[in-house]
Amino acid sequence: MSSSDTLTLTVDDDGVAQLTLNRPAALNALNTTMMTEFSAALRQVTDSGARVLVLTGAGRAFAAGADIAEMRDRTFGDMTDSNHLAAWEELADLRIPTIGAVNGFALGGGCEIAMMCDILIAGAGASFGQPEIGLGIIPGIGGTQRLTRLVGKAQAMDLILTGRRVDAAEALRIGLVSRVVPDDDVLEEALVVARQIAGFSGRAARAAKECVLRADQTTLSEGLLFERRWFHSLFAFDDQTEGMTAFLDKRPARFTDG
Ligand code: CO8
Repeated sequence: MSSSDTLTLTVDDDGVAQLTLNRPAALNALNTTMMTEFSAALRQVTDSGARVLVLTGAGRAFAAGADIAEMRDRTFGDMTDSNHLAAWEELADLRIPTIGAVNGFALGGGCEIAMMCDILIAGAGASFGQPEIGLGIIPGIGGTQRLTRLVGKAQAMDLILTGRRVDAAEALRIGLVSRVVPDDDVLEEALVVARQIAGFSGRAARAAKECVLRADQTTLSEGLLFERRWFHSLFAFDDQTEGMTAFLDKRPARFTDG
């Protein structure tokens, strides 16, 4: 377990890393210190050999967005020279599967970070939104792009242009999250899913993630070719033999990433 001013990180023996945004008094508002520590924590996660990352927030929010107090007096020059908050994007670049366990508010940058996760599990009391319009700005770490890809233009325009919040049930209906569970169960559900994924071949899980993400980046024919190349490649490794032999032997597979 390691803690910094704004984050807590644990990695368990099952290969599941749990990273908690931990500024609950400010509803985990994303400031520069947290971003710097987040970037370092992601390096620790990679170095630890963790197979899945669960990201959550302490207290009554996942994250209520970028820190407005920190941003208010910034100028265009400050923002562009520092590329303000750009390092959050490192979450989307992580090769291992990531699961967002969303408790409470996921607003603005908080919603954008949630959308960088591969699987999103929400507590029933969670709420999502891009309220930047009310602050005289727009989403800045992927909201206009990822939300549109996830829920389509009509819903994305509605949310981004009005700043309205959606509850967990609506988030599930529009395809922003894949599961809704009681608030008290959200982290445990995410950890169960994480342990399940961590028990599979890590190489297959990473390949699956890379292929699904490719769907947003390329044409169907290129995406299908990319998938087929990965599919064929997995036959180069022991985990394919083990997975198929275990099925035929009617026993659980023991993947070794070999
Ligand atoms: N920034 C700073 N402080 C915050 C933030 C925030 N985003 N959100 C909450 N807080 C603080 C409050 O100021 C308050 O502090 P204090 O107790 O010292 O007064 C504390 O957290 C608790 O908040 P509230 O008292 O407001 O709690 P409520 O339950 O009444 O309300 C809400 C909860 C609805 C979540 C409310 O706090 C809220 O509306 N927060 C702001 C949400 C928002 O507008 N988020 C978008 C921010 S902009 C953004 O995210 C842009 C991202 C892209 C930037 C990328 C640049 C490259």
